[in-house]
Amino acid sequence: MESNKKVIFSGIQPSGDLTLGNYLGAIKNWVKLQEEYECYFCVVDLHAITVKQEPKDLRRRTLEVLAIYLASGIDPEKNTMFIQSHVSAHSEAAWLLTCSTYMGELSRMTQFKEKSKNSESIGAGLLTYPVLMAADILLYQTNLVPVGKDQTQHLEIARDIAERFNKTYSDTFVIPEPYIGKLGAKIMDLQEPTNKMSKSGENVNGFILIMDPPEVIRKKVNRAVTDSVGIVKYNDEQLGVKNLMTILMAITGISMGEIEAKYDGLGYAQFKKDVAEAIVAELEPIQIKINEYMGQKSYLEEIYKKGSEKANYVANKTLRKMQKKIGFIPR
Ligand code: AQP
Repeated sequence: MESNKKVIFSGIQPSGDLTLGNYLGAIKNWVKLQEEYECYFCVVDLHAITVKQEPKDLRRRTLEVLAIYLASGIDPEKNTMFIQSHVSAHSEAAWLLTCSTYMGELSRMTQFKEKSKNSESIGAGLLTYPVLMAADILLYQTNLVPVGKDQTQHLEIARDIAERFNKTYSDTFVIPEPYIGKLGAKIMDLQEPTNKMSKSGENVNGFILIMDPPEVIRKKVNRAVTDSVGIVKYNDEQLGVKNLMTILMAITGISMGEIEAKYDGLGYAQFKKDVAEAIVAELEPIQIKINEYMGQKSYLEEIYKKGSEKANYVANKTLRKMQKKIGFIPR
C-alpha cells in the first residue's frame, strides 16, 4: 500500500455548482498529476457548510463533484477519491489542531476578513476553516498542495500549525509545500475581471458553470466585458481580454503570443466566438460523461466507498499518532 511517490492532497467544496474556474484552475491540472504523484482528491463537504447549504442541494452537488472528477479524467484506480465527511479523522484532527492554533493568526486571514465583512452573524466555522484545511492536508502526510494564489495564506498557516505541533510533541507531520503548477490559471469574473470567477458570484453572467449548456456558454462569452481598445493583447490595461486569452490558453495550450498574432486586426467578435467554441468543445464531452455518471449512483457509491476505506486507513494512522503524543489513553 505504501508508495515512494510524493503525496498530493486537494479538494473542492460542493458549495455551489462548479465553474470553469474550478475546472481550469484545479481539476484539469490534477489530471496531469495523477501519473507522477500519489494523489488524494477529496470533495470537501465539511468545508462547504461554513456557509449555509440546502441539504438536498449539498447531497446532489457532492455526488456531482465526484462525477466531475471522474468525467474530467481522474482515474479512481490511480488516485484516492473520497468525500471528506466519510473520514471522521478530519473533524477529530481539526479539533486537536485548533488547540495548537492562535486566534490572532486565524483572524488575520484575508479570506475570513473578506467573507465576514458584510455580515452581522459570522459563523465560527469561517474563522476555523484553515484549521480544518490543515487537518485535511496533514493527515495524509502530504508533501505538495496545489494551491491557487488565493489559498497560499491557508497553506502557510497549515505549515505553521504543523511545525508548532511537531515542536511541542515531536515529529508527527510532514511539512507541506505549495505545488505551483505551470498552468495554474486564475480565471476571472467575466463581468468584473478584477474579481476571481467564483461559484458564489452574484451575477450569473460573470461565471461559466461546468454544466452550462453550449448556448449559455456562447451567450456569456459574447457578453463578457472587454474594452474599447479593440486589439487582442495580453496586458493589465485590458483585463477582460486578458481573462479570455487566459481561458483560451488554458484550454488549447496556444501561447499568448500566438493568440495575439492570430487575432491581429480581427477585433473582438471573432476572438470571442473562438473562445466560446473552445470552451464548448472542452466541456461538452465532459458534460455527457457527468450525466452518465450521475445516472450510475451505485458506481459512484462504489468509488467513494473504496476511496474512503483507503483514506480512513491513512488518516486514522496519523490521528492515532497525534492522540498518543498529546497524552490520550490508546483505545
Ligand atoms: N476562478 C478560479 N480560477 C482558478 N482557480 C480557481 N479555483 C476556484 N476558482 C478559481 C480553484 O478551485 C479549487 C477549489 O475551490 P473551492 O471550491 O474549494 O473554493 P474556492 O477557491 O473558494 O472556489 P469558489 O468557486 O470561489 O467557491 P466559493 O464561491 O464557494 O468560495 C481551488 O484549488 C481553487 O484555487
